[in-house]
Amino acid sequence: MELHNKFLWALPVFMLSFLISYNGVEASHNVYLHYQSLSAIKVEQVHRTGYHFQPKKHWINDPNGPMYYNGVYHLFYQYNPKGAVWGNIVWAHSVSTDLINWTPLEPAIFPSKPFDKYGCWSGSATVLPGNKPVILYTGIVDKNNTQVQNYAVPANLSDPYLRKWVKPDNNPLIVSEAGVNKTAFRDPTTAWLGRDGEWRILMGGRRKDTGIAFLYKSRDFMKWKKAANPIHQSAGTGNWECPDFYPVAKSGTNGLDTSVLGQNVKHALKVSLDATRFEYYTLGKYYPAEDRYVPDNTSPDNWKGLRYDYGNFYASKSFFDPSKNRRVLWGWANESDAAKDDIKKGWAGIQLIPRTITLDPIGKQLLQWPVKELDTLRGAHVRLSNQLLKKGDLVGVTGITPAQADVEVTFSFRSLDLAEPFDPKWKKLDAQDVCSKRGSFVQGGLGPFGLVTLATEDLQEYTPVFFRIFKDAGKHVVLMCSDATRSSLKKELYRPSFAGFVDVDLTDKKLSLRSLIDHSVVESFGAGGKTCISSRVYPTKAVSDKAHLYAFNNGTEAITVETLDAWSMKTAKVN
Ligand SMILES: *[C@@H]1O[C@H](CO)[C@@H](O)[C@H](O)[C@H]1NC(C)=O
Ligand SMILES: *[C@@H]1O[C@H](CO)[C@@H](O)[C@H](O)[C@H]1NC(C)=O
Ligand SMILES: *[C@@H]1O[C@H](CO)[C@@H](O)[C@H](O)[C@H]1NC(C)=O
Ligand SMILES: *[C@@H]1O[C@H](CO)[C@@H](O)[C@H](O)[C@H]1NC(C)=O
Ligand SMILES: *[C@H]1O[C@@H](CO)[C@H](O)[C@@H](O)[C@@H]1NC(C)=O
Repeated sequence: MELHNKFLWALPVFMLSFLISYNGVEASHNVYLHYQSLSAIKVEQVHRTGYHFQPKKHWINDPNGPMYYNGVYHLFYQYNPKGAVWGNIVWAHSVSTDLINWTPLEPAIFPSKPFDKYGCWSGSATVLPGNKPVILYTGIVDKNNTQVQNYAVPANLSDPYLRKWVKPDNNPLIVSEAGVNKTAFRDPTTAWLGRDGEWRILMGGRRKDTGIAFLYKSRDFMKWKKAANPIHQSAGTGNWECPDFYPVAKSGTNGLDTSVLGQNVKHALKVSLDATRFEYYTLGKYYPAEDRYVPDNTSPDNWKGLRYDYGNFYASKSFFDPSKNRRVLWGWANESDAAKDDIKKGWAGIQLIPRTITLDPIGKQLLQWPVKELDTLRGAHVRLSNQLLKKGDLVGVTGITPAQADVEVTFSFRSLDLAEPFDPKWKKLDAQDVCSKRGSFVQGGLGPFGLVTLATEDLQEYTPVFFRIFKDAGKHVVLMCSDATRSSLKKELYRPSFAGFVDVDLTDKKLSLRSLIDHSVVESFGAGGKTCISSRVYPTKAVSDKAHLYAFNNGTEAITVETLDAWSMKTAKVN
């Protein structure tokens, strides 16, 4: 993943003069070698998370090469060891036995060779037969941002933590061919093995405005050849970064190794869109003989596509965990504040809670759920049941720590009759725009109802996560919002009304919601993980023990909180 000029140009001039290694050389193109940023002197704690993944200080972005090896989970990630803005990127490395508590190690990969002198960017791990991990990553070889693909292997396979990685001298393994844009050629995927004995990987790229997933093949993992055709491409989507391609089982909840093929699987292709800074995925069919992937006609193959998460979520990557037969997804959540705030905080970026991915039984989308190990952090517990919420009701959830909590709630209602009509003018809008017109304070028929998180008692500051149900030509449209508009009195912050539609059957007249609240992040899972939204928020007053949690209803139809379980979350040992 790369960041755009405008990001760093946003730093005020007086800040730039403090950048330790700023030497007055103007960076050309998108390489910021000289913007090394201010090393954090003091790390501000107030908005730091208690159980999300963060290093002690400084900037992080993409999760890289997640894997499981001999009882240990590895997470690598793009990291600036020198400051809280993007730059000097290395592969930082942490290990865990439960995906929740993490021990930091020395960076695994950092620029040192001609084939990665100007940057060690994102990539993936593959565990080869014989239990031999190998990392593929993108190296930047010159000041013009030319991208090549390299590999690294553990120096000592007996070291339980695989602390040291070696970058052999036969790197780079792959350089772009003539006709391929070499500054948009990156982020190799985990490899999969075809029945023909050839390994395959994808790299993201573009041709003009067409996003492309290039396919490369190899018998020995060393000599790679570009396939005649990309596995897939889509016009008008712009540059594709961080592709991820994997099988999902058509039935059951087990995850699958990346190489699994056959009648009982579908495939998912996820791409991160450089132009819009969000991701989308499609479900479809992979034809191994032709090495082509064709999305189902139920998956829009463009900017309107399905998203893992409709909020701050980017550069995600999944891996197969053979110890628990599951596929686990990691995604990066950037900050919503400005670069100057990040420099002041001394840190920027978190990884969201890893999620188990399965196929929705309906087959049209994926379901995501926090890994079950997260439950080990649950402490004090309160439960509400059968609580009726009339229009305007706001019910406090007390007895837990609202700024660091896990909440699961099931709402029910007696009828769908009062659902508001879906304005035909909104058909052209996406969910976020609809949510911006119909916030929690705009009273409705059936909804808005949901949770109010990180709130002051007078709702001067609050981040509501809620549903709103509309009628549209004989069917119902369910909108889920995570609305940061009033999350902070600091009005200059980016405070979007993130939202997604929920493809859910309302026959039982119930909707469930789970929110992971952690100081500056609210990560929510609607309808059992059909629609997920993460918001980064920075309340000024609704912080630590001054934050409140409520359930609310602002619709005419009464809503019953069938059960609401809330837990205080213990602080995880993260790095
Ligand atoms: C970078 O691009 C410029 C302009 O195309 C070219 O003159 C220069 O030789 C390139 N430098 C390298 C190191 O490739
Ligand atoms: C490899 O790691 C094992 C286990 O930590 C250790 O005993 C051994 O000395 C290491 N080998 C080398 C060559 O460092
Ligand atoms: C190549 O990709 C880079 C990065 O996305 C882009 O800025 C540039 O315009 C592309 N060049 C061409 C010829 O499409
Ligand atoms: C419910 O609506 C009223 C009236 O607009 C508003 O004052 C209140 O803040 C809303 N509640 C929430 C949780 O937004
Ligand atoms: C996260 O930050 C916000 C606010 O600055 C930007 O609008 C987003 O584009 C950015 N997201 C990513 C993935 O970089």
